[in-house]
Amino acid sequence: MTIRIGLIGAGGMGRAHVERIEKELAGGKIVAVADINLQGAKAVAEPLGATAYASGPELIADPEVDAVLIATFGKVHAPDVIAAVQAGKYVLCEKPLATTPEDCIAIMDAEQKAGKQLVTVGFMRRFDTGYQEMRAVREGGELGHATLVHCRHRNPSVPENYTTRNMIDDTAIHEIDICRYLLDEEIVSVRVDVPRATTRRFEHLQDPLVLVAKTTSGVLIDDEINVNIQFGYSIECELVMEAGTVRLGDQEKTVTRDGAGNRNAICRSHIDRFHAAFNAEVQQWIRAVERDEHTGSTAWDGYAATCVVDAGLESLESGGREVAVSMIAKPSFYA
Ligand code: ISE
Repeated sequence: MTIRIGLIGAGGMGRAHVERIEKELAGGKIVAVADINLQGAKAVAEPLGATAYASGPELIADPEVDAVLIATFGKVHAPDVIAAVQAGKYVLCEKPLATTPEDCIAIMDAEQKAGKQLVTVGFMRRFDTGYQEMRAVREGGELGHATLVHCRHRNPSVPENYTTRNMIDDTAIHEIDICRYLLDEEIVSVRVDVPRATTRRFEHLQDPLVLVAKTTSGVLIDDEINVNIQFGYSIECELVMEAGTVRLGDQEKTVTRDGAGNRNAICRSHIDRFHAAFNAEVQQWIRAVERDEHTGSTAWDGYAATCVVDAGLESLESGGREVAVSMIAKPSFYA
């Protein structure tokens, strides 16, 4: 069986998904592409023999589309996610699910009305084998309970239109989700600290930042967000427990040794660092759609991350005050 996928958003992330679905993964085919820039949609659709649309709702209504992949900007996700759910179609939506808690609640309401979980949020790190093994170590229980998580999220550079808020809502959102996944508990408060800025940034940007968060049981998370680190794309994470620690290994399989010393290659972006995780995520989603099952993170996970982001933004704007995360009670639908 081939799952006929409609892609909304023909930008870089959308095109990376097309590549993997057409060339690396099994069981899926892109049959339609929508973008507000119709020329952009056509450029991706035509070589595939797919239909191009200028809007998400047109693509979602196409009976040839079995499932929907959304790779547009976070701000415009909600109406397309809701339309897909109302059409009874599975949807894999890139992070963030939506940019306000209210929009996430509207998505959860639509899903509960539909009576089944149809929404997967593209938190691809959950499909990275390193993070999966870290979680398994904690769950194994031999090292005791978790006390701390140290995270570093470093990008070589960012474009000029990237803002300081994006450091929380576009970048740190990955650690917010992956720490919820590693610890299996909610984040209850957030503080954002502002260190001395790097000169290697656009003037409008406050870079780096450190986000400090606490979970229900009191685990303390610190996340260095540093988006002009120059040398490459580098993600680190260490989970500290009572009798040991577990941390992400280096992603590269080989180390070169020569007259200049020992070194491994460095990734340039999330697309290459998380290539295998993206593939696993999309492959498992296609297989799950085939079986008429949900997979990956839920709309609740998308909502929780957005609520933590909101508290982080409030802290940033209030000069680093610790802000409590405000969330509705978890509906039993997502238990
Ligand atoms: C980007 O949108 C991502 O999702 C990347 O994983 C992250 O490293 C980057 O900072 C974001 O802008």
